Amino acid sequence: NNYMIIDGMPVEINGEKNLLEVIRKAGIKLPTFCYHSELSIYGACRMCMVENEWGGLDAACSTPPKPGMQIKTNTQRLRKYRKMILELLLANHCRDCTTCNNNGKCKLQDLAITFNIEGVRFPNTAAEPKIDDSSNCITRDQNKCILCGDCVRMCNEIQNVGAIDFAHRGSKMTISTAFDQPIASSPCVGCGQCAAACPTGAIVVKNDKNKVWEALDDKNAKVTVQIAPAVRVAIGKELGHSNGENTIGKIVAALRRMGFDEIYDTSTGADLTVLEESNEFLKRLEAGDNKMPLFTSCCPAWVNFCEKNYPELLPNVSTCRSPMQMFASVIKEQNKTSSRKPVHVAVMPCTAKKQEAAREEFKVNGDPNVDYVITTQELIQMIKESGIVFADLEPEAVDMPFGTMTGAGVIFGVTGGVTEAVLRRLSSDKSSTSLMSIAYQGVRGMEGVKETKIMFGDRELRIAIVSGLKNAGDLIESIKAGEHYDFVEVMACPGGCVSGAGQPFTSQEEKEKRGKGLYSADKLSNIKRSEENPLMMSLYNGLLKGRVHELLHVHYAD
Ligand code: HC1
Ligand code: SF4
Repeated sequence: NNYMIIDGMPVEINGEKNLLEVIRKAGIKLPTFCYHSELSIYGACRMCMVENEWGGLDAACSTPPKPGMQIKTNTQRLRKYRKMILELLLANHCRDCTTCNNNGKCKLQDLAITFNIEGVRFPNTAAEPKIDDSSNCITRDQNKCILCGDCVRMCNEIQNVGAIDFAHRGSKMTISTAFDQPIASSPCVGCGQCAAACPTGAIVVKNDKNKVWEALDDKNAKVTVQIAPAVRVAIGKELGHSNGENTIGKIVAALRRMGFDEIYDTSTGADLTVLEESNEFLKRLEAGDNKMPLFTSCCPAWVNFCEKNYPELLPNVSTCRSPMQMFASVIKEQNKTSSRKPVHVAVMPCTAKKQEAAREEFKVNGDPNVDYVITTQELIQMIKESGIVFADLEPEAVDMPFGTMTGAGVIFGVTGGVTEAVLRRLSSDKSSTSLMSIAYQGVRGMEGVKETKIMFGDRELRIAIVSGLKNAGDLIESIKAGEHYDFVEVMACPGGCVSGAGQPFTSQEEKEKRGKGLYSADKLSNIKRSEENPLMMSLYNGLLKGRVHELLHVHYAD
């Protein structure tokens, strides 16, 4: 009889780490600010207090469940207690909800509604707004911080970056960078995962949609757009569909209604990356040089992390530009003789892509290849602002001449996808059985660390796939200690781009559905190998001829 009593109901205990998980399993929405199943327990917000059988109060997040335990989650005393916490938080919090960047997505706002907070009995001690706008990826406003520490634990435990931490004590306590320097000058890599964890508007993703609206309004601009793989399986949930459902056709239709001149799929850029990265890998393998393992380079937060923490490994990072940047240089090149000014927009699941687009390496005479990056969330806002009823849209196809893509490009959006696409390219066996066997060699799944070995000719290749920068750092340390790998895929966000901080925030389970959605999209595509994309041949024989290095590669190491 491994069960406990919650509000008079017997509930089975089945390996849950804490009372909170058992309570939520029982269908009770116990409120929390500082609890995230993937982060360590902090127990600071006290919203999850429950009453034990002796009338004492326990924090459900940090109390292990025991058989026979009897607790109550909803008593007059607990309701009063929770209201009091909310009032205290609101007393020193900015309350301009309607103009907050996080309006409608804020836990403090949600819980104030849930607990019917009609007034705050304490004097307002909210600090003056203190906004750090230095990063291209995130904006911080300490005035909206409730000190739950979620951002700190995310940045330290999952990303191992340590850009932010608690500073000062008592009522002076804040979240700060070292020496309170602007976040852009800190070790921050722009992954945005702190914003994804933040329950209020204290850390939000930069919003660039108004610049895109301006470009769309400009009659002298030709506005092209590319849509990243992971966006299609994440945008739908807020627009009448579900996570994992592939809504690429509807996204195209919506963008066309908004006035974009040409609409493309970043998966096509990913096909270019597969071809270039496979070539580079083979060359390095044959040369037997010391720039092995080859690390992938599509994730800009990972590139930043490597630059800031392991500069000695930069020669090992692939010289391939990311799919977004490869495709952008092709699209900009194609349009450079247009009578209208070419403006290129990328819709990405990622916050670090905003900073990647702004890098000097990706500018031609000061003009960036990608003018604006907007996230999935920003596109959702634009669709809502346009009055477009997404659920009712008829799906449409992307444009030509760059409209063909493959399933290999689409699966880039989930951890292991880049590796699987490269293995499809490297495999000499082009049968469907070989395709399946690659898929089942340990490259799929949302785990943060995966390893596989494959035979290539008479050589055994060792491959590692990591997501989450803590995992990347640990793997690098093991390589330095003598572990051998030939190819390493790194994505900064746990689970890959499907979990990007530009996507609507959701649970692990829902992120997994997004990943599965990308594999279904691959199944449905009639071309599954990048080298079979007919567009590749014409690009290499045309626009890219003699210019592959200039347009598709970059040297971060210089
Ligand atoms: Fe990604 Fe990529 S997969 S990095 O996660 O290599 O952002 O989706 O567009 O560039 O293709 C992101 C996604 C994306 C690039 C590709
Ligand atoms: Fe840390 Fe990423 Fe947030 Fe920067 S964006 S502070 S690296 S979690």
